Amino acid sequence: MTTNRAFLIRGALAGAGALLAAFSSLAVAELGAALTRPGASPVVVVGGASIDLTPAPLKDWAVRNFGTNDKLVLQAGILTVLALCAVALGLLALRHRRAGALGVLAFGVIGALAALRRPDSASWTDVLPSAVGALAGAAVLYVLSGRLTGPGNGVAPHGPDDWDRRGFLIAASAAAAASAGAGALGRGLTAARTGDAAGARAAVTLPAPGSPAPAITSRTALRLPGMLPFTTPNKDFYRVDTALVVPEIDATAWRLEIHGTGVTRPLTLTFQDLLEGELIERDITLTCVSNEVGGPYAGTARWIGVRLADLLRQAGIRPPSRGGPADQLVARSVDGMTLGTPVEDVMDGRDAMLAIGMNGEPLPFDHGFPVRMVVPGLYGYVSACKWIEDIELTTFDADDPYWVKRKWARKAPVKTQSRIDTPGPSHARHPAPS
Ligand SMILES: Nc1nc2c(c(=O)[nH]1)N[C@H]1C(S)=C(S)[C@@H](COP(=O)(O)O)O[C@H]1N2
Ligand SMILES: [Mo]
Repeated sequence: MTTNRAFLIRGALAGAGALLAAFSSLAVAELGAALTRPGASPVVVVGGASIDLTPAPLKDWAVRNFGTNDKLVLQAGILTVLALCAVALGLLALRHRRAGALGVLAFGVIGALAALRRPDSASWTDVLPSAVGALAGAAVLYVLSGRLTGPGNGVAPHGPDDWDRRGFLIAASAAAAASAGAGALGRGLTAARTGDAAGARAAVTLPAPGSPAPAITSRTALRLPGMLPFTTPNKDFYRVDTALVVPEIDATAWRLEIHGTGVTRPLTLTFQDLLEGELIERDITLTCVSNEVGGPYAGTARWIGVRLADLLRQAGIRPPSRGGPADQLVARSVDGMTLGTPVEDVMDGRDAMLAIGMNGEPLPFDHGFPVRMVVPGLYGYVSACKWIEDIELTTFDADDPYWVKRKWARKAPVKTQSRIDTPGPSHARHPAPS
């Protein structure tokens, strides 16, 4: 074999071995995440960090152009960058075996740091998926590059032809099989948990609301070819959020804390409390501030929930117009998102609610199960907190929520807009009428 050709083959094998090492890292991390917390998987935490660090205009652009696929595109991007880095590390490992393995560990450190910095990071165990994944990947790269760099110990190969074909093949097959097993086991465990959450959601029965929504008249329900229905079915309802993994909350363990300045009687509510509360049912349109003319990010659903103003009064707050100290309500979700709503808007008599039902069923996971906020007349990012777990009554001066930190307006009442469904705009992207 010519020397050049032998170098090429070794280079290609080093790249392939490093890709295998990357796969091992992710697969083992997947198992680690299944055993600790699915949201702590390195792709999820690094993805979450990238979403938070992405400048708002770029994020807005991504939502517009990729829609609900924005997260898939992001994950594909992360995996591509990872693959390129892996190949580079593989080539490095041919010359400096230890440096290659250390490089893999460095990625583990990035993942672990990202995991710790997530707002929903529960404990130090969140670093484990990245850590065990990186160790597995580093070991695979170290062993495989050892087979390529000379007999046995990896020091000073006698020549480019002098590598251990059989050893490489055996080690690579063993690593691939073990990693695939670990990954499949991780996926399986996570899927079993998801099944549990879905089962718990299916077991929820919504009581009939004491104050039902008025019937939809035949004029409102007018249907013409090409026209979208007045009520958007749940499966077609737009989704906009920063969650790479949709939170799946056990409703029986769910709690909502209502506290803060001006709350004289802090409240802790359970899901059962809400089911037994005074339920109202209302048709409310939700829309995203990023919705373009004719765009898909608007929908009307029939929501069932408890009036937020009633709960706040129970907690003893006074509206700012009557001298109360808190003018901002900051809602926080289990995944660490924060949204700020003017207290005045919640208390002014409109049907602001903590919703538990959407179009006759418990909230879908994508739309905030078990409980979300809905405030008529405000854009989603200042009102519609999904997977809510905390409400703090504070002031606009004291606290900037997530989007405001990223230079979006503190207050965002919906601007009146109309949509002409038929004839539609040439670039219509809303779901096809069903
Ligand atoms: N927890 C959480 N709630 C959230 C968001 C989010 O990213 N995380 N996005 C908000 C935005 S910007 C909008 S427009 C609405 C969208 O609600 P939907 O996905 O149910 O349509 O949810 C709001 N609530
Ligand atoms: Mo939004």
